[in-house]
Amino acid sequence: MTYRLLYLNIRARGEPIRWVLRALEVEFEEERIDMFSEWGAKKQDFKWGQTPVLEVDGEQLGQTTVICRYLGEKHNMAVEDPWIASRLQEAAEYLHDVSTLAAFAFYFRIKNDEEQKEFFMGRVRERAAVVVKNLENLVTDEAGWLLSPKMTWVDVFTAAYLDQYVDMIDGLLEEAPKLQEILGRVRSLPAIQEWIEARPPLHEFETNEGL
Ligand SMILES: N[C@@H](CCC(=O)N[C@@H](CS)C(=O)NCC(=O)O)C(=O)O
Repeated sequence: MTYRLLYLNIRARGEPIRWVLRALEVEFEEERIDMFSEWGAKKQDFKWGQTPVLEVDGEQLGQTTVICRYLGEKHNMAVEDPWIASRLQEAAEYLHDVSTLAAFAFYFRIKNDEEQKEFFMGRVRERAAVVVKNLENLVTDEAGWLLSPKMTWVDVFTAAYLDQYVDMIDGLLEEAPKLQEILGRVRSLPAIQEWIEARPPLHEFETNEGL
């Protein structure tokens, strides 16, 4: 089985997939596509016209949460019960939706449209607060993971997004000690720690400056 991740040269939706692949310690290649100078010409190579895409033995699989769920299930980093699996995916999807609002805020920032940027940052803060509160309530007291006695792809996915949002949203995890703990535990996995040290700095499109 070969894995090749195709994504833009930003963290955003690519980072949860990168973290899941690394937490699983599976081999993969990555192609980083420059969002401004390369994507326009590359778009036609993508069946659904968007990234991220994971090529699995040369076949394209799209949609961030679908890719992460596939990897988790394939490599035994998932729960088996369909109801719990669906509740976990529900949470993952709501967290993932925040990334669309953040992308709009970034986009309006580069367009120097302060009013629209502020509007979308307001939506990011509003949605992130709801999502964090609900996620916090899903962490079990026994194991400290989301609805599971062991770490699943959803914990890793969640940590990868929180890693991006803690610096963007003031006080995001102030009332979420269990999520702080998950973030710390996932960040300290050797393969993730190594990636955090090696990964490229934030692209200018997605820095936290002036948000
Ligand atoms: N629902 C999809 C959304 C994918 C998406 O919007 N990708 C953006 C990059 S983060 C993209 O490919 N934009 C370029 C385009 O639409 O031309 C997912 O979660 O993967």
